Amino acid sequence: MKRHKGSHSATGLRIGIVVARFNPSVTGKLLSSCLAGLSRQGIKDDHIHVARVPGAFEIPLVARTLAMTKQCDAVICLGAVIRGDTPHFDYICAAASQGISQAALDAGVPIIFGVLTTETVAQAVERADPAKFDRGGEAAKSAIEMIRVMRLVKGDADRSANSKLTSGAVKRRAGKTR
Ligand code: INI
Repeated sequence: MKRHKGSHSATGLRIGIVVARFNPSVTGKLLSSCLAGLSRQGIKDDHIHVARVPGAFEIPLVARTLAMTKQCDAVICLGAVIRGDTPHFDYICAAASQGISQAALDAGVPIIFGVLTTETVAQAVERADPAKFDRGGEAAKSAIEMIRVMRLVKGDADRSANSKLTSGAVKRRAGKTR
């Protein structure tokens, strides 16, 4: 059985971060703990590109655009959507989550969903707190792990395509193909 497990070591990787300004006390914490996590893994500041957007609803377009440049090995999305008394919450959560997952599929680049969706401000604060749930630091780790997994999986796919080409060429030389 072949297992693909990404590691968390990261020197030389380039990371894009898209962070929403809405609920700034929470998203500011997510950003600082994400940056601290990336730095702990050896990623240099000048390999990190931070783009700020008004709210979580705007994250997918910028994440997709950044990922499409192929200048980032992964993109991390950070935001905080907190339920008020309106259905606005559901629309923003759906647009952000579906848009982010579609962006990753379109670009073929890992895009990490570090958007908190909570009932209350207190829940969002504790999820962003590096001493509690540390979702910003977690997003940094997930990005690095996904870059590694994708490289391993793509490396295997390339090797298997090459070995098919090689065996085809060998058969042709041996006169075994039509
Ligand atoms: N954006 C958020 O990121 N979090 C929220 O909790 C939120 N609420 O509650 O409204 C929110 N709204 C703004 C939205 O993301 C867009 O920026 C806005 O609708 C303009 O398109």
